[in-house]
Amino acid sequence: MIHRRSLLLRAMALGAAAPLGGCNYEDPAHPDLADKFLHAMSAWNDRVQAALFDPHTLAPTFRPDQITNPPRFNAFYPIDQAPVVDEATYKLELGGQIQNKTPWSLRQLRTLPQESQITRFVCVEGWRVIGQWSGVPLGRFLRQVGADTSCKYVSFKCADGYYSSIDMASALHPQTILALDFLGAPLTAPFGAPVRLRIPTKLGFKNPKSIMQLAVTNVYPGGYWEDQGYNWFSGS
Ligand SMILES: Nc1nc2c(c(=O)[nH]1)N[C@H]1C(S)=C(S)[C@@H](COP(=O)(O)O)O[C@H]1N2
Ligand SMILES: [Mo]
Repeated sequence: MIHRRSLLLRAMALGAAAPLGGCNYEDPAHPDLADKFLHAMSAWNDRVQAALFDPHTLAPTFRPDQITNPPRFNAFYPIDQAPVVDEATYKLELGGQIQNKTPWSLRQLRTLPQESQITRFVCVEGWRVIGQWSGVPLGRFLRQVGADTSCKYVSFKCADGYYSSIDMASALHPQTILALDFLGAPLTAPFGAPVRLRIPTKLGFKNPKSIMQLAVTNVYPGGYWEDQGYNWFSGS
C-alpha cells in the first residue's frame, strides 16, 4: 500500500514537472496568477521529490561498450563559445557554511580518493548519453573541508556565468562527484573542464560545468534554468 502510494506520488511529481520544462504558459487575463500557480506546483513538486529521494538507491551503471561516442555538448551558447579556464592557476573557491575555505587547486583535488562511474546523462530537452566520469565524491570533499552538512543546499558558480544548486541529501549521494576526468582523461573545455558536477540522480542541467565556486548554504540559491521555471529538484 505504502509502495503504491509512493509510486503514485512519483508519477504525479514527474507529470507535474512536464509542463514547466521550457514552456511559457501564460493566461493572458491572469499572467501573474498562472505563474504563481506553476511556481507553487513546482515547489510542492520539489518537496515530494525530496521526500521520495532515497540516498542509498544508486542510478543505473553501464558497460564500457555502451558509452556514447562522441559525447554530446549542450550549454546556453554554441560549443565554440565555451569558456577556457587556465588549469595552472585554477582554484576552486569555497563559500558559505564551510570551516576551511582555502581554495583548492586541481593538483590538490587529485590527491583525494577518486571514483569512476559509467552512468546515463539525461537532458530535459529529450536526449540522453552514457559516459564515464571520474573525480572526487562530493560528500567526501564536503567532509574534508568541514562543510556543515546539516545545511539545505550546495550551490555552484561557473566560468560562463551559469549557476545551479542541489539539495544536501543529493550532494552526499555516493554517485555525486566533482568530476575531473572523462573517459580517463582530463575534461576538455566544452565538457566542463577543469571541474564539473556529475550527478546521475538528476537531470543534465543540474550538472554544472567549469565550476569556479562552491558554497554551502541555507539560503535558496536557485539556478540558471531553475530561475526560468525549470523544476529545481529535477531527479531523473
Ligand atoms: N557551466 C555550464 N554548465 C552547464 C550548462 C551550461 O550552459 N553552462 N548547461 C547544462 C545543461 S542544460 C546540460 S544538458 C549539460 C550538458 O553537458 P555536456 O555538454 O557535457 O553534455 O550541462 C549543464 N551544465
Ligand atoms: Mo540540458
